[in-house]
Amino acid sequence: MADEKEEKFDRVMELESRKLAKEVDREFVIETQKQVEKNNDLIAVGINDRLKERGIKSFDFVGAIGAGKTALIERLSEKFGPDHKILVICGDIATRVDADRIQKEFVKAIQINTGRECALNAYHVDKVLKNVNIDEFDVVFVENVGNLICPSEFMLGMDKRITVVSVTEGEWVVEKHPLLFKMSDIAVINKIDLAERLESNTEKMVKDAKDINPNIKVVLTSARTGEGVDELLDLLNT
Ligand SMILES: Nc1nc2c(ncn2[C@@H]2O[C@H](COP(=O)(O)OP(=O)(O)O)[C@@H](O)[C@H]2O)c(=O)[nH]1
Ligand SMILES: [Mg+2]
Repeated sequence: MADEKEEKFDRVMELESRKLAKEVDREFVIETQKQVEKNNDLIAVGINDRLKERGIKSFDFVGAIGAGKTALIERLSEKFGPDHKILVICGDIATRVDADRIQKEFVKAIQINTGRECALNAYHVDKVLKNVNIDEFDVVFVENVGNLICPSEFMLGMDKRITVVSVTEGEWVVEKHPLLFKMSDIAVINKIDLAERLESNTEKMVKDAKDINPNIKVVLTSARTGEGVDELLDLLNT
C-alpha cells in the first residue's frame, strides 16, 4: 500500500517536472528533450550503418496493443522461412508474452521490458545488437511497445517503419495519429477479415494515410487468414 502511494507520488513529480516546470526551467526541459532526440537519431544512424554493411534487412513495427503486430511478425517470419535467420526484438512494459510466441528454431526473440517507458528508443536496440552476434542474422524485426503516440519521435535505425492499425480501432485511428504516419514507410490495415462485420470504412483509412503521407505504401491484411501478407512481404523486400 505504501509502495503504491510512493509510485503515484513519483508519477506526479515526473509530470510536474515536464509540464508544470517553472517558466525559467521550461527552456531547459525543452532543450534536454531535444538533445535526447538528437542523441537517439545519432545512435539510430549507427545501427542502420552496421546492419546495412552486413546486408541485414531491418523493419520496425509500431501499433496499438492488439493491432496484430506480433501475429504479422509471426506470419512474415514463416514467409522468410528457415533459410533466413531472424532476430526479433520485442518491446513491452512488463511481460515476455510476445517473445515466447515468436521464438522458433530459426527465429531468435529477445524481449525488452521498458517499465514505465511507453516506447523503445535506439539505445534499447543498440544494446541488444551489441549483445548478440549480428552476423548470424539475415533479418531484424523490432516490435515496439503497443501505442501510437510515444514511438513517433524515436526512430530505431531500421530500414523501414511499418505502422499497423486494425479495423477494430475505428475509421478515425489514422487521422488521429498524423505524426506516426508521416514517419512511416508502410501502413498496414489489419484484421480485414472483420471489416464487413464491423462495417469498417477501410477506404477512408487508406485515404487518410495517403493524405498524411503521399509516399506511404498501404496494404490491407489479415494475420488470421493470411490475406495480404504476401503483398506486405513484397513491400518489405522492395
Ligand atoms: N480476426 C483477426 N484477429 C487478429 C488478426 N491479427 C491479430 N489478431 C488477434 O488479435 C489479438 C492481438 O494480436 P497481437 O498480434 O497480439 O497484437 P499486438 O498487440 O499488436 O502484437 C490476438 O488475439 C490475435 O490472434 C487479424 O488479422 N484478424
Ligand atoms: Mg505484440
